[in-house]
Amino acid sequence: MQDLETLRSELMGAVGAAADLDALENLRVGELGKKGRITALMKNLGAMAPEERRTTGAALNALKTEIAAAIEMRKTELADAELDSRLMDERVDVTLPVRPQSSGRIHPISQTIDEVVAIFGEMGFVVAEGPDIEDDWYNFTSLNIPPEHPARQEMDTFYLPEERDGNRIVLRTHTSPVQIRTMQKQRPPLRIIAPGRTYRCDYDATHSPMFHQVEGLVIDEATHMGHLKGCLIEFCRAYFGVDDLPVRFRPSYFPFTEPSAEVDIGCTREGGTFRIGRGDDWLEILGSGMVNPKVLENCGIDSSRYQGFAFGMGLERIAMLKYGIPDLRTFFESDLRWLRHYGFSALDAPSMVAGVNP
Ligand code: 2NL
Repeated sequence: MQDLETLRSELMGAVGAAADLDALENLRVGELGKKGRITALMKNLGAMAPEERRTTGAALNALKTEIAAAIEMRKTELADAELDSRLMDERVDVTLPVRPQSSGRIHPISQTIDEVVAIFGEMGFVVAEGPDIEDDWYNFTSLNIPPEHPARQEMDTFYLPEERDGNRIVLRTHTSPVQIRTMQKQRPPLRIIAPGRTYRCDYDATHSPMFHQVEGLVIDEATHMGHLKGCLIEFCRAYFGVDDLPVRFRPSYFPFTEPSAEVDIGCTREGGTFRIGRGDDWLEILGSGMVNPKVLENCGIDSSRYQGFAFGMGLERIAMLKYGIPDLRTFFESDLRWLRHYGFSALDAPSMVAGVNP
């Protein structure tokens, strides 16, 4: 018991003298671990008489608990002291310049898709999607495009190698196949828009082999040309942000619509400046028409009961007009300086509440 008292005061002294957390940890492992002196004494208990074993055992356990508690207390003390000294030493230099922040920009094509979707979304249209790789039937035949039509020529269309069954696979030249697929799958009434990538074999300042289109389709029992006109006038005014924008419908021809109309908006071209809005000049914006009954029948829709209208426009073109981007090729060059200049903040996404005209 006298030895235990000596050991106790020696260990308590060592705990108090541990200068840092490392020294304290070494002490804990050395004294309370398997090779420590307390453990060694416990090993002797087996050789003692029962009475002595009980009292010595209890004393050893109490000693071990007491030393462990003392180590824990010293540990908290040392950790607090270490934190205090760091807080005294370290300083925040408020004069340092802020770190440069690089934030991404929304590509003008994504922005334009979001704007168009917001406007038509407000009118009850939903977005439809489909594959970029189509076959001859979805891209041409179902749309009443005859075999000899120039759009089908090898020159304008990216054809993939012919399938074994003779099926011609193409990169879609417009997003109309998305609407064909939707008409096959869903029953009218339908109100959809199909934005997406399209492909044609062409490359100059106004054509890129990959470009973007948005097409729209409305099918119901009594949808007529008045709906087509109202819907597209509303779209042009909302998209360009001009309430009284003049809009003109000019007769045209597409195999998939009858009758067909091209849509022009009013503009001025004076001394090299170009402005959308009032003026005595016209600019073509989109194509439209009443869906040809043959196209409805090709999709299994009863054309004696249902009718509707469709339209299509090039997204690069309407983005260039609205945002003053002069060359279509720059859309796909991935030049970060261009994107920083013409891109949009992710924080002002277009909506009919916040506005579609940033
Ligand atoms: C244009 C003209 C147009 C359509 C696209 C369409 C789709 C189906 C049925 C009937 Cl499934 N029509 N789409 C109709 C008229 C014009 O696009 O100038 N696009 C850039």
